[in-house]
Amino acid sequence: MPSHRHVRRALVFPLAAALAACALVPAEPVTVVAQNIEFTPKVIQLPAGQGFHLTLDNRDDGIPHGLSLQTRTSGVEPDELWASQIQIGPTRAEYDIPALAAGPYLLICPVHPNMQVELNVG
Ligand SMILES: [Cu+2]
Repeated sequence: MPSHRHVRRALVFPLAAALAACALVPAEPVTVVAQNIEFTPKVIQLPAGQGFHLTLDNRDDGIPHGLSLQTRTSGVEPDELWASQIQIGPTRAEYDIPALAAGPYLLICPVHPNMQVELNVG
């Protein structure tokens, strides 16, 4: 029968390794391009618990776009967690977004609600 000491070490080591791996891999900066009243990319995957740098690259001349970050849980009313200013293109705007809990989110243009990016965190 293993001693308590052995059991504890077996549990702690994988956790320490997982934390070290997280610390070594910062969240990639994210760029959302708005062109022809469409966002690219359509889906973004991010690690949970890490802030990230978000760029909105509005390439639509004379057309306003923005980003609203919302929760996306089926059957639940979306919650707006953050919103950028509306920017008239062509222009680039950069934002620092705080760490998000794991889960599904949506980036949506308040001016054109059919412009959407699925943001999956976790
Ligand atoms: Cu828009």
